[in-house]
Amino acid sequence: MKTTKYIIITLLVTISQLAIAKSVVKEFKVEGQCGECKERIEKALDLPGISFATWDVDSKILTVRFNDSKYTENEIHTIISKLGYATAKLEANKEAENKLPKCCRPGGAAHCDEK
Ligand SMILES: [Cu+2]
Repeated sequence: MKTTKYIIITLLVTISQLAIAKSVVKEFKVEGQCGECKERIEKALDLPGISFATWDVDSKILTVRFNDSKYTENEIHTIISKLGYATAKLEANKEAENKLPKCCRPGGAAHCDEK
């Protein structure tokens, strides 16, 4: 019984190490505008299999670390597009984009104080 337990634990440790080894980091542009966009983008990527996601307002660069056995890079782009933001690879989903506050749409930075 003890041996079985030991084998199971060893297996679990090996599996989790494999999962860590498969985590990749990607950086790409996301056409957000403001701090509200930042929250929206980062919240949408708060998913199991995504261990880190941060979007920089000034450079508009999203840095994301994910498990590539759970997601492909294209799937990450799709998640962002469905939020209403264009990425380096994908157009924004227009329906979602139109639902964003004015300030958060392309060229919207000038409207950021209006809402
Ligand atoms: Cu915004």
